[in-house]
Amino acid sequence: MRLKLAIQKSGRLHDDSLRLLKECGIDIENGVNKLKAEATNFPIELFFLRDDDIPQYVEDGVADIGFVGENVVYEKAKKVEVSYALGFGKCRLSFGVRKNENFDGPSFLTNKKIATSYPVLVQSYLNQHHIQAEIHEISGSVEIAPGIGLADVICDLVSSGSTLFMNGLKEAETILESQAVLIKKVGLNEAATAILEKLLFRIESVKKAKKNKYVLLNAPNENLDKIISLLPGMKSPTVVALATPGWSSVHSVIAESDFWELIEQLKAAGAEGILVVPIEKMIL
Ligand code: PRT
Ligand code: ZN
Repeated sequence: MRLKLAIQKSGRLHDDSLRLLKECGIDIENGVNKLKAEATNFPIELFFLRDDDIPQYVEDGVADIGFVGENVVYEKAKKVEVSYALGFGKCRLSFGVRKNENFDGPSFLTNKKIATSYPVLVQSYLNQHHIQAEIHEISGSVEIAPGIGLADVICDLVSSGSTLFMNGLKEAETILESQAVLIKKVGLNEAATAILEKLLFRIESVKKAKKNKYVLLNAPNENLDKIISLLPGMKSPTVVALATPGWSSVHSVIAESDFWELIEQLKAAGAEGILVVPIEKMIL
C-alpha cells in the first residue's frame, strides 16, 4: 500500500514540495513517466498535476493527499480536509486599484468591474459586504486588465507587490492570506492514515528544526547562571568545561524569532565565541 500524494507538476509550489519530501528523507525516483513517480524508501507515490486540479483529485480519492495553495483549496471549494500548513508558497489574495485611486473600504467596489482568477472568493467577499459589482473571470495576467480598460479593479495573488507596482496599481485590501497546505481525502482509510501520520511526523520535525538554531558559546564561569537563565534549551543547556580554567562552553537550542535579541543579551552577559548553526531535524 502506498499513500498517493498529488503535487504541482511545474510552477511555484513544485520545487518546494519536492524539497520538503527530500528534507523528510524521502527519495523520489526520477521516472521517465512524468505523471507519476514513486519514493524508493517510503510508501508514497507522487502524482504531478496542475495545482487547480489537485482538490478534485483528492476529493475523488485518485490521490489520498495533496500539497496545494489555500487560495486554490478555497476557490475550488471541493470536499477535502485541510490538514496541515506547510509554511511555503506564502502570498495573499488582494484587491489592486490604480495607484492614484483611494480605496476607502469595500463600498469602493460598488458597480466596479473586477478582473480576477478567483471569482468564488471575490463573490463571497462581495456578498459578505453586501456589495454589487461585476466580476470578470480571467485566467492569467490579471494585472494588465485595468491598463487595457477591461476592468477597474483586480483581485489577484500578491507576494512582493512588484507586479502590481509595475502595472501602475497598488494593493488595496487583502481578502485571504494563503500558503501551501496539505489536504486530505475525507474518510481516508486506516492504512493510508498510518502512512500520513508518519509523513506528518517528519514534516513537523523539519519545520521545528527550521524555526530553531543550535547555539554554542564560551562563558566565564562566574556568569554561567546568568547565561543559562537566558538559554532555555530543549530541557536545559549543556555545559562543558573548557581547557582554559574558569571558562565553560554552553550549548543550547534557541528560537529563530528570539535570535537577535538573545545574542545581544548573551554578549552583554559576557558570552564569547558565539556560534549559531542550523538544525536539520528536531524531535522533541
Ligand atoms: O500550471 P499550474 O496551474 O499548476 O500553475 P499556476 O500558474 O496556476 O500557479 P503558479 O505556479 O503561478 O502558483 C502556484 C501557487 O503558488 C499559487 O496558487 C499560490 O498558492 C502560490 N503563490 C505564492 C503564488 C505567488 N506566491 C505569486 N506571487 N502564485 C502566484 N503569484 C503570482 C501572482 O499571480 C502575480 O502574477 O505572482 C505575481 C505577483 O507576485 P509579486 O511578487 O510581484 O507580488
Ligand atoms: Zn493553476
